Amino acid sequence: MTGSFFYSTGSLMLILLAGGWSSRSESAVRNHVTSGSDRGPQSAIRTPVIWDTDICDDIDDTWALGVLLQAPELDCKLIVTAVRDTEAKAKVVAKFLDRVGRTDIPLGIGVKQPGDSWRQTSWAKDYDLSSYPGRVCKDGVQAIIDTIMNSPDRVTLIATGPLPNIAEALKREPRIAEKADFVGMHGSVYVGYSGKDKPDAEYNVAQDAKAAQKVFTAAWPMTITPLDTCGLVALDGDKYQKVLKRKSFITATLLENYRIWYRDGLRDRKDLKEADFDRLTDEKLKSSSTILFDTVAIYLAIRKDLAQMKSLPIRITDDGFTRVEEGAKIVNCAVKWNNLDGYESWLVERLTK
Ligand SMILES: [Ca+2]
Repeated sequence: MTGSFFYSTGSLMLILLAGGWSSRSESAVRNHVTSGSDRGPQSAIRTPVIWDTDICDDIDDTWALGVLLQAPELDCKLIVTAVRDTEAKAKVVAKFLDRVGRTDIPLGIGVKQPGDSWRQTSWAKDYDLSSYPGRVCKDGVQAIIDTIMNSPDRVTLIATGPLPNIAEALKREPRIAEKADFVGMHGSVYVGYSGKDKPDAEYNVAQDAKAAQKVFTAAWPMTITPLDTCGLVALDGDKYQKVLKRKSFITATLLENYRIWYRDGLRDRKDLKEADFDRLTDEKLKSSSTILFDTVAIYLAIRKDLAQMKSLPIRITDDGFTRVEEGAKIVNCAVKWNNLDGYESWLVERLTK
């Protein structure tokens, strides 16, 4: 399947994918796809969102993108890339959206930082960002500010990576915290990585603790999925097979990225030969996902009932822990699953619509 095939039929495919929803939602999605406008009568039912993502560093952001594109409840106004080579990452998002016919979504290039983002970026190496039919904002931070400040409706800012872009946006325009709600995949309250019963310095916080401190002391209402919930989500068995077999534009593009990302990750294994790379990649791709942390942040922007939410005072320490500490900012935390199996089924249902 070539890029041009995807591109020419992507919008039609999205409408077909939306076919399982109510006619009201379907027509809202069709209106969005065909005109790029959200001014239809259905716009009142959709929440305007901005997604700030460190896509390419882990593959779960790409799964989150798939869910975001299958959420008729959300009206994605902007996607901004975060951490290190944000332009290379923007190319990955642009190519993905081009493939699935969603170039109505504007892109922003976030704060550039030294260092490479080598996993997955090769997938879009030859993609010319200037050929992206939608808007590309070189100053992604300003795009975040403008989108929030100019929106007639309250915006939900979803962040699924370290927070240099959001901290910079708050520095330039603190009033964004009055006009937006924050939803993030951040922290570790009672549970650490791999479900262990002790919190960890979670990557999205610890990688830039100063930025996280700025974001976690701003005036906006905050909702997070810490490792306590998002760190437990992975697909295998029948659930994973459903995604694998769906072969829609979204799932095919997602799995193509998963393959490249996974294979890239084996490169440092000196014990492996070239043929092992393909064999191990095939084995993994056939059987299961990695941990799908970031998908939960998209879920929390839509609904929360499958998780147990708790309002907790959260302070970010200099070494990247999220401590419950009296007097700290109150954050709505998804601390447990009411129904993890139900969440994973919801995730599969969304991805395979
Ligand atoms: Ca991420």
